[in-house]
Amino acid sequence: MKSTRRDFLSFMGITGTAVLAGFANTGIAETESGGFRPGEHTLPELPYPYDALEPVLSTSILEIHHDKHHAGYVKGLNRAEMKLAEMRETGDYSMITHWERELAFHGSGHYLHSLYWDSLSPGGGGEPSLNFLKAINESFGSMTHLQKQLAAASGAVEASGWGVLAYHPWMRRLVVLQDEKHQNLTIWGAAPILVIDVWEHAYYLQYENRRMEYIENLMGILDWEGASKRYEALSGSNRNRKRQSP
Ligand code: MN3
Repeated sequence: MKSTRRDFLSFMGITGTAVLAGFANTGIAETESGGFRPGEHTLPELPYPYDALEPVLSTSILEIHHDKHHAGYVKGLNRAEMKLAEMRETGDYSMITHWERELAFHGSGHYLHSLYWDSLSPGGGGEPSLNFLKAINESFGSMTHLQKQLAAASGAVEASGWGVLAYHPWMRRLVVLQDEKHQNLTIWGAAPILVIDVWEHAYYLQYENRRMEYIENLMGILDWEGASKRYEALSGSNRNRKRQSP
């Protein structure tokens, strides 16, 4: 299944749920809840021919970047998901840190590359919509200020990484971020629904160094009702949409 300009526009929709719900250019596998099954992500096609971004980006750069690098992240994400599924089966979590790292690295790599292709357009992608421009002006002062900050932030990323223009559904505004590597250790676009603080200040006075005991006790008081509401709000439009098979 290939991404379309429309996917990107709906992805960039200015409400919080639309930001998270509209990005659907990967994979075919779908569970009853509308999610991808573990290990079944597929490489999306480029939304334009390999030579469409000449002379800014050469055909050979796009071929290697898409067919080798991006494909590698899809493969790595699938592998990590399958290993984590295996762990849930066997109950052996001794390699959990490694595979969670792999999940974050490859999941973010896949997500960001999919968005990168949609972020580029042969000949340039026209003008922002009125609503988007309004949000840009409110968040940065002007389009010129945004472009300068985005370029400066991207240019100054330490080692490998990304410059990111993001909508933050909770702050309800646009932000420019630097992203080192792909992850550290999130999957970009993931919106927290339930969190557990494992900084020592959260448990040390009572549990000292017994972090697992604190976590196990906390498991009994997690608010799944509140988490359900957040899940419903974020997943609503995904649960109602049907993805096409390729
Ligand atoms: Mn890349």
